[in-house]
Amino acid sequence: MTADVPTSIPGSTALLHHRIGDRLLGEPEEERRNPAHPDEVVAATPRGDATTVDQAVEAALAAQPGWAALPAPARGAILLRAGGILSARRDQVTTDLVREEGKTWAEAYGEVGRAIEILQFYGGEGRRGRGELIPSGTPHTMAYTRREPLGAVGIITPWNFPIAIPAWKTSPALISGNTVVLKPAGLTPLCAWHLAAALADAGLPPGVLNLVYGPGGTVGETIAGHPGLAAVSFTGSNEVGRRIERQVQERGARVLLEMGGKNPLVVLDDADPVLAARIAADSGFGVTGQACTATSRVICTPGVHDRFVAELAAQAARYRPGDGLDRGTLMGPVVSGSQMRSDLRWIETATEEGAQAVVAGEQSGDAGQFLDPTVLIGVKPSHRIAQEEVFGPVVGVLAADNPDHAVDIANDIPFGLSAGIVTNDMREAHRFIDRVQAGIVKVNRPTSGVDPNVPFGGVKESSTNTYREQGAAATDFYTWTKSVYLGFDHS
Ligand code: UN1
Repeated sequence: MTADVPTSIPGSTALLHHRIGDRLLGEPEEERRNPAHPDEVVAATPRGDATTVDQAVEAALAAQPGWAALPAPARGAILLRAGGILSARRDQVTTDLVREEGKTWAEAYGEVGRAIEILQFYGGEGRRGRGELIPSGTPHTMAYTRREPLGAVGIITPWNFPIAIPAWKTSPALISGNTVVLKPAGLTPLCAWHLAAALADAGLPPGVLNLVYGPGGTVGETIAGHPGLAAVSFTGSNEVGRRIERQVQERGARVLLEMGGKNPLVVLDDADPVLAARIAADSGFGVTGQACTATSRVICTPGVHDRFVAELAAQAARYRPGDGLDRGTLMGPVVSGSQMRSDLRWIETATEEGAQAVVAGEQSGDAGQFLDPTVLIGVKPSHRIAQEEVFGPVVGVLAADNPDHAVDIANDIPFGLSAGIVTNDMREAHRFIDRVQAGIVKVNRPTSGVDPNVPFGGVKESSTNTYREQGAAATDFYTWTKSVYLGFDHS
């Protein structure tokens, strides 16, 4: 399976198959269209079912002992090589990411760069020992711990970061000696293919990473319930995530969920309103607002509110949507027709609830695929727009009486993924870090955008809040601890 990297020529269709063991299986029939040009079919994939998952799990289980027996630095060398291969293909993969998901060129290029860094980071982890040497209470005995791989694991990824998330879930699994069954989102089959192809071309043995295409309702559910998979890692909606969690826990396996966010950005009176608006726009309208870390609520104290709203409206005017392949585009299309309908319904709901749109998102494009940013003011904490995730370029502004009130509002939601504050007041910044209920806190930085070597995850309804992703911490999820007592003298 080497000479199978699809050529990324706009207008051409990549015909993809499941990658199971050393075989390419299934006939491409499901089409994915370019969200900026809905007449262009970017990729076609087979529609897998429960039998396809069974085959993939069988291949993963067969390959696992051999893969785990390879010294970790040798596993790491394959990840490092895959990073190099992806680097050499960076323009091509970026083009495909723009064509299948709709990000701008700069966003997509950055995301492919992130996937490369992730492969390199975990490749390097192959040379770092994990485990502890602990003094034993028994004489002449050495106690130590080892981290053991779980076995074969299932990974289910969303469409919004179609190469970074598959990379950041798969790489720590692989470096820890697990084998993988990966189901990417139906909207973004091509980026997962590029990741799998780079790893295969780097020398990953057959069966170590198996790629299965198909609907969440069959392929995803079969992965969740499959007795052969020792763990399942999922990023996506709360509704699907909680269903998967129940299925995985019922069979006693390990589960990690990353789900929604309703991320607050608190702007205090001392903040520069221009800087604050840039930070809010970056996280609110960047990647078309389609990130679980997007800023969707800005909470302003009274002295800055009006100046901030004026600056955010000016920023919103810069984010005219267009085709990401045009290098000047700052915001790409909405990913799908159903996401567009949902975004528009949210704007309607918010205004019905009493919020006012100072900038109203107009729909445009031949097929209605583009949506301008929307800025809402007069949003109240009890409004649905302040409580539920939109996943589009829609930012609601809320008014707070003072910094403490702003944190109360920030915490008054079911989610807790990322939270930001814009201030130069160190005391207020630390009070915010102390009090805010979120897995990630940003001071004077956008709520979205994270480093591959820093732990990532949320609290409350955003996450299972047991294990973290990314950074060295990510390998905790994919390993278990074995404690060894080694007696070396009986005298
Ligand atoms: C980021 O903010 O850079 O699905 C990453 C998501 C998150 C990843 C966000 N799991 O949007």
